[in-house]
Amino acid sequence: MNTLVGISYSPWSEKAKWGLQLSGLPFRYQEYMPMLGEPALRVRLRRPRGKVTVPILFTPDGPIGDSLAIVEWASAHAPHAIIPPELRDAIAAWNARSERALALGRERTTTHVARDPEALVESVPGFMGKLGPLSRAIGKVGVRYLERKYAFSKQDDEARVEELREILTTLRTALAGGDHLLGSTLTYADITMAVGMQFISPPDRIRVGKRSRVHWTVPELVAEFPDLIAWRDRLYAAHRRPTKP
Ligand SMILES: N[C@@H](CCC(=O)N[C@@H](CS)C(=O)NCC(=O)O)C(=O)O
Repeated sequence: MNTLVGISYSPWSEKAKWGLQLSGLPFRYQEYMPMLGEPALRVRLRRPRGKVTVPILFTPDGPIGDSLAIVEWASAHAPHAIIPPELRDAIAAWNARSERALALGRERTTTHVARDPEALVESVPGFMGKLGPLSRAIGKVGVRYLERKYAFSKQDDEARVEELREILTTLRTALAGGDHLLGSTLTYADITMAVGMQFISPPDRIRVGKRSRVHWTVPELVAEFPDLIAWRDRLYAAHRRPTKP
C-alpha cells in the first residue's frame, strides 16, 4: 500500500493529500514529527545526508519526495489524471508560483511566531510543547532550524507582502471570475494555488493553534482579495473530502 508521510497542518503535505485524493490513488497516511522524526526518516529513505523534506510518498517504485512529483506519479498511476500530460508545463508554472507564495509565507509566519512566546510554544509539536519553559527554548531551536534549512531571505515584511500581492493579482487575472485556471475543469493548477494561500488565510479545516492563526494571516491581503479567498473556500467545499487525511 502506498504510504504518505506528512505534517497535518503543512500546506505542502496538504497539496499532496488533496492531489492523491483527487487522483483516486489509495494510500495510507503517517504523521511526521518535525526534527525528531528526521533520523528515522533518513534510515527509511537510506539517505544519511542532504536535505529531506515531507511530504514523501512511499510507493512500489520507491520513495517520491516533493508534492508536485508525488501528485504527478499518482496522476499517472491512478484513475483520474489531475495532471494531464498536455497540461504538465502549465501546471508546473502555477506550482512554481504556489511554492514562491508558500516560501514567502513560511518566512513571514515563522518570524512572527518567533516574536510571540505563546504562539512559539503552540508551534512546538507533541509532548515537546507541554514542557513549560523548555517548550519555548525548543520553539526557538525550531525557528533557527527552519531559518537555516530553508535559507530565509533578509527581505522585510513589506517586500514579502508586496510579492504575495503580485502573485495573487496574477491568480485573479487568470481566473477572470471563473472557477478554474486551465480550461473549464478542475486540475492540479487550481489545487496548488488554493493551498498556496495557506499562509495568507488558513482554511478552517487546517489545524493551526488559535494564537498562531493570527501569524498565518495577512490581514491586508485578506481585505484586498476576498474574491480569491471565496474561490479557495468554494474549491475546498466542492472537492476536498472532509475525512482524514
Ligand atoms: N517543494 C517541497 C517542499 C516541502 C517542504 O518544504 N516541507 C517542509 C514543510 S512540511 C518540511 O519538510 N518541514 C519539516 C522539516 O523541515 O523538518 C514539496 O512541495 O514537497
